[in-house]
Amino acid sequence: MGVLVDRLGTIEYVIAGTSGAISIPELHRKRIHPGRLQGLRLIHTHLDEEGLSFEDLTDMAKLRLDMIYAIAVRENGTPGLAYGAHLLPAEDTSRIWKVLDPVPTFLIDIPFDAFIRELEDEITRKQTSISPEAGEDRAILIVVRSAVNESTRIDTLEFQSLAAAAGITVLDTVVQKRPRPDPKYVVGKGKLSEIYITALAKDANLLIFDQELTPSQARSITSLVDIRAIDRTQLILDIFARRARTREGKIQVELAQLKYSMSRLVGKNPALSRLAGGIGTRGPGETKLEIDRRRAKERIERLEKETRQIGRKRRLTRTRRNRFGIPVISIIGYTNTGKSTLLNSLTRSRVFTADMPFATLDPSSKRLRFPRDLEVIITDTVGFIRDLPDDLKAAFMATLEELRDARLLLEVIDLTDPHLEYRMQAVDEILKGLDIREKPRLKVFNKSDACEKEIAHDLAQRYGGVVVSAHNRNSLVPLIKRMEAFFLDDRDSGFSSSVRE
Ligand SMILES: Nc1nc2c(ncn2[C@@H]2O[C@H](COP(=O)(O)OP(=O)(O)OP(=O)(O)O)[C@@H](O)[C@H]2O)c(=O)[nH]1
Ligand SMILES: [Mg+2]
Repeated sequence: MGVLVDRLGTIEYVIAGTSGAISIPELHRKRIHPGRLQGLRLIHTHLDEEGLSFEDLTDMAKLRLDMIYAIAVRENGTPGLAYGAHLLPAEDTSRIWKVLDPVPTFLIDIPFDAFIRELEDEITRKQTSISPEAGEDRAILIVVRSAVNESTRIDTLEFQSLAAAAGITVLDTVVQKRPRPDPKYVVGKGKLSEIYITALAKDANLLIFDQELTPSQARSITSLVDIRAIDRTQLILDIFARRARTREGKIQVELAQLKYSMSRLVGKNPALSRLAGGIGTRGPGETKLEIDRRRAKERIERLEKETRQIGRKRRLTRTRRNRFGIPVISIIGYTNTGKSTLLNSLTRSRVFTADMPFATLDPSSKRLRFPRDLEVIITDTVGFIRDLPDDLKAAFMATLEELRDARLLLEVIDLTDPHLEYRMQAVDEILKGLDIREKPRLKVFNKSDACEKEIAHDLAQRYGGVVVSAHNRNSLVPLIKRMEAFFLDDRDSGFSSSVRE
């Protein structure tokens, strides 16, 4: 049994549950001021004579209850010890509540009125976080690695910038070293509980895991911590969804999103809060889930049909192109290296470019005439990123498949990137996965205007590439010469074709 009591001592709710748990109803109150408490305290029974559980405490924090008490019920039905706790002012994010020493129920002796007024004043005074805007995603990022080293650092930075690109406020980043991810909670139960406490203290509403979550991990996590948990794939998909402009781009992203969430639409719906839906209850979620699944399936079928049509159209364009024998050069490379800018400079076009990951989702093709009477088609590509999740690869297969037709790949590398060699490896991996690592490839070291000349030329020499600044058309002359030479002169004029192992 549980009761929710307001400041005047009026009982607002009476809750009957099972021997294991009660479920707190949705509290239909206005959103409380960040510094404020709910104005309700929860008093409930524990039949097992145990103290407050982690769930009790996190529920108190989440609902900002004035206080929480668990009263142990003895074998003979009489009240035993009373276990109390209350929230603390925001000072230390690892200590957000205080658990009181248990006392026999009849000896609870708190002048509640004075106590709660004082506590709330102090909480308001020490409130540091500004109240988040509605709809704002405030996340804690979680990275788990068997070894924490330089590449972990680079990956973590990239992960943070991906979150920023999705418009998410990153409150904290947790890097945990463990031999292998916990099969249930990725980070292990203790660590996850700790993270949850931080999340409650910082008013986070999202956990983002750097690695892919299995559907069962996603479920275990959300049932332990009652906060949305997503993984890097979903994060990238979210960025894609924001960027997609054309019909084709939108279809591809939506399809990938649907397929991804379909595999997760099993069992408990994480969208149903434990607090609102009840601990361990089945209930209303079940049927809604079925409807969701059916709708998603229908939508997937429709979108797949549409992709097939688009695929046919693309193939037609390709055959036509091949028939006329116009060679294709594809610009590839890590995201945000300046591929689209280079396409624009080379062909005097105005494809969208921006300083953010995945600015291009709907790649364009442009014609380019060389001085020596040669015409080619240059295509832009979706940017690459390390560990491109399979679901995303599948979504962009249509686009990536065009790379197979390319006679030459221009791999754009960002000279201002302190980790450019690490990124070149990632690009190599992706090309390998697409089975086109052996294609003739020219490395184009871009953004020379923002980098020391010597460094740029050393790199270009080491990798047999060219140095350009896509912002400056004059700097493209050596690149154009190399491309011309590739098509008109000796086929193997110094091109890495392309692996040196
Ligand atoms: N300083 C400098 N910045 C450049 C140069 N070329 C591109 N940029 C900048 O780099 C950023 C990314 O350029 P994009 O052309 O959008 O890069 P992209 O490789 O197409 O990126 P995605 O499509 O997002 O993968 C933009 O802010 C460009 O202005 C250059 O030569 N010098
Ligand atoms: Mg681009």
